[in-house]
Amino acid sequence: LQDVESAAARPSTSASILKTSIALHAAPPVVPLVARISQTLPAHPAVMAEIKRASPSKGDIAIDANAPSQAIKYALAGASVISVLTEPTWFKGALSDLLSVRQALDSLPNRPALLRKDFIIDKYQVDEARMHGADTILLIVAMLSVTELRDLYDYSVSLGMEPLVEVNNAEELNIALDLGAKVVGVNNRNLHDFKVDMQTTSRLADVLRERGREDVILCALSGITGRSDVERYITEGVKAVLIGESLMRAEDPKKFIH
Ligand code: IGP
Repeated sequence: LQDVESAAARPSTSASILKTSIALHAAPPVVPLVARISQTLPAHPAVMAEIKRASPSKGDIAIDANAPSQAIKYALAGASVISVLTEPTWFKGALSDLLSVRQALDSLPNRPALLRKDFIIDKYQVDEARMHGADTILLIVAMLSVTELRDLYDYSVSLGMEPLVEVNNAEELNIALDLGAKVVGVNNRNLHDFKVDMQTTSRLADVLRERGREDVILCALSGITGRSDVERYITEGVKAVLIGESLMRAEDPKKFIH
């Protein structure tokens, strides 16, 4: 976390603030996340396909992957969202991947929305996401105080990017709901010990139903290895699935995507 914090701390002189605000105004248009996910519903869940070269739990997955061509492959297979991991140390990602993926996607009609997946703790990273062509960012409830989360959420929305808010248990889900999050992702992988429990999403889908909050778009994140996982989640009211490793290893991503 310290690495992330120091990377996020940038000098904010008035010249650099001015430069940022000019660049934000010139940033390319946004594909709205909620509308894009909703396009395939209710017939099919939205697939968020992730570009993931490596991870702390699995090591190298597809170290030489070419981000833009992988993104085009996912888009042509029907992905609604392309998730790009930009974290360099553990996931071997890069901000430049975000930009090159956005440039590639811009050639497509009805392109998928583009997600910056990283450990976001500072507004600077939200600016960076927007300036590199992202349409949405990940905010992880477990990493932030409620005030920090609210500030980053509101700031992202002010730039036109509805965030994907990640939770791992009912308490964090409550925080996301209080925030007014429209898109909530349940991480089946516990970030403390990397254990995957596919029931995590199912349990929180129950909680949402009990609260009558089916208006919230619930996404299952992590550990999805096949269509059977996706099909079971649909019956539970899950509207989107985010798939990284299995799609990176798949010869034909169409097998996973409707
Ligand atoms: C993808 P998987 O098991 O399909 O490769 O998981 C995604 O959910 C995972 O990459 C992820 C993640 C995160 C990565 C979920 N939340 C937060 C980095 C930071």
